[in-house]
Amino acid sequence: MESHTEKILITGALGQIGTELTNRLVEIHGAENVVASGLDRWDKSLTSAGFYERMDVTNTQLVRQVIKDYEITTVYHLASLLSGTSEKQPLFAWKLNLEPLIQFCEMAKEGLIQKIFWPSSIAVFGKGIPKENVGQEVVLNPTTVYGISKMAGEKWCEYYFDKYGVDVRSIRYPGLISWKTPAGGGTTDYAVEIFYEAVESGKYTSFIAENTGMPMLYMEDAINATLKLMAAPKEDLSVHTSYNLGGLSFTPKELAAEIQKEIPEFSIDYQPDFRQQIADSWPASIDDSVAKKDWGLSYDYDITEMTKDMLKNLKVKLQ
Ligand code: AKB
Repeated sequence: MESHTEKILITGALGQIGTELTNRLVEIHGAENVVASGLDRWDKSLTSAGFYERMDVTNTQLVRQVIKDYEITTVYHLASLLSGTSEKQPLFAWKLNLEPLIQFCEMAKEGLIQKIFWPSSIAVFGKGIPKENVGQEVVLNPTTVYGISKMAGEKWCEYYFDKYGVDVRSIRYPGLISWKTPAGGGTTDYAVEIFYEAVESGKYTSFIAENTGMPMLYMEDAINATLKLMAAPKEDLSVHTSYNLGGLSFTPKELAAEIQKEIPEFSIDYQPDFRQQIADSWPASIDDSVAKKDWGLSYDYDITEMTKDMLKNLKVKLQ
């Protein structure tokens, strides 16, 4: 039977999405109903959750115990290695990015939890797929460890929904940009680092080439989208792998030009590294019309508003 009070567990709660999502969930559900978890010590300045469990999410026995102890109903399972780091630790990336997801689906199948959110990525698309306006239902052909793990995860989500009715929901996030928490180990991280460097030193060396376009999204829009998807009636959802989310599309050169509107002396140069090859295999823009139709996806920020907001907040934060 479905519980009336949502009791939430967030894995990866001290990460880029986790930090902000946890605080928003506390605002909505109250600190007493939110359990944050992660590998690191509890940093109370980062999360306002009522409880924190320091745990390795691949330790299934421990995770099950936490779920039982707190009578968790909903899991936001965010713990993951991103694209750059996954290339350096492929076997661990596979283990971390896949096994806990399957375990959470098992728990939902058993009725121990009711709902799961799990992030996928634009990394699922890969080689040979058109660059622009990539649709929801295209053939996936990822070439990175990260992309392969996300594609497999999506299929596991669909499998558990089709076979057991498990309510697992997912978004293919583009690169996420935030001033509150740094990114870590991703290919789209340049679009966060550039703002820090613009404020701190007035110059930036991009590890992505100047004309490489990738889909990106301001964190506030990403959190709103996640909460909207999780609040949507189950019967309105037509996608049980993962929803496309397009957000904004721009190149390092275009982002630098936006920053120069605010900081005219800002300069950029380019030294692409191994992540360039990953970026080359990803789309430049995404068609997210299915998410708009099914659960009302919308955005508040364009590149100009995002740039202004990032710089305004970082100038204060980095003082
Ligand atoms: C990464 O660059 O690995 C992530 C992603 C797009 O999934 N930000």
